[in-house]
Amino acid sequence: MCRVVDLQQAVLAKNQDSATALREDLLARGTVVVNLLSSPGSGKTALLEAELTEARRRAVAVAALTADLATENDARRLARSGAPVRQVLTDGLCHLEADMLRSHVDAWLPDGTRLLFVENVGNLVCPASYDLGESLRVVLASVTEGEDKPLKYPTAFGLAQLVIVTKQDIAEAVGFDEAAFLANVRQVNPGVEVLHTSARRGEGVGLLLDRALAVRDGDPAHQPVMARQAAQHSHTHAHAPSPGHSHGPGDPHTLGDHTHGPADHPHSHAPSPAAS
Ligand SMILES: Nc1nc2c(ncn2[C@@H]2O[C@H](COP(=O)(O)OP(=O)(O)O)[C@@H](O)[C@H]2O)c(=O)[nH]1
Ligand SMILES: [Mg+2]
Repeated sequence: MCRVVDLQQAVLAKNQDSATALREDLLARGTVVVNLLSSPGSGKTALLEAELTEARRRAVAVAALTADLATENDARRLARSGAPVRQVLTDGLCHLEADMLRSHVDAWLPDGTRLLFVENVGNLVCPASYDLGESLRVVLASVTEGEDKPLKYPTAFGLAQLVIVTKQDIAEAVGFDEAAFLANVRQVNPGVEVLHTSARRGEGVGLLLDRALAVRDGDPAHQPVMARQAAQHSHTHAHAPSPGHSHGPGDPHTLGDHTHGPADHPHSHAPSPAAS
């Protein structure tokens, strides 16, 4: 058991080293990475296509990597913006890792790119534990997903530097309780900025681009995600994950000042890294 925990911590530690080096290299090239996390279907690709199109309209040099277990559908959609786009196929892995990003960056990223948007694998669990060398981590939640998701996925929402509520055009139709959602966000991440968008209607498009450019230009309000991760994850697990599935249901434990459970840890592949 201890060896499994050690292995998982080693996987995360190695990823952290790779992410730190990648962030430094990219910042030296003038490129900032924006990491987009959400459940499948929240509207990452739809919003990103609109943001890339807006960036091109403003002559901001942007590029995008989009990750999925299968298909190149999202890369085709994003490429309609005219921005350079690459599809990353994760071969069954439920998240991206910094080394996967590094190989694409080295082989493809055009010189002069100011913002590299990364659409992570659709999943609010595994991707939350992996720093990709980003300088801005964004979690999207659509109005159809329910107001309690920040509480159910406190790692993803807790580490976000920006939260975007998507599909605002159908909020009323699905009875989205905005105040309840915001209160839940505040519980796991007090002070994080929350934006509202509708890619369908073009509402709020450009706001993500503005925030990303502010980070690139040194907005001191944004702290690197790794520092936040270290602060939030300075706790120990009372249980040990097993290969292929980190722990069983009904095994919650405390993270900082809140409790989270198995759904909030990476567990879909073996060996699976533990959230540390
Ligand atoms: N009504 C509405 N639907 C949207 C919006 N954004 C995305 N969708 C729809 O939601 C579904 C999933 O969107 P997609 O961008 O593929 O989500 P992803 O899996 O997070 O990349 C698609 O059917 C989109 O047309 C929006 O702003 N409003
Ligand atoms: Mg997508």
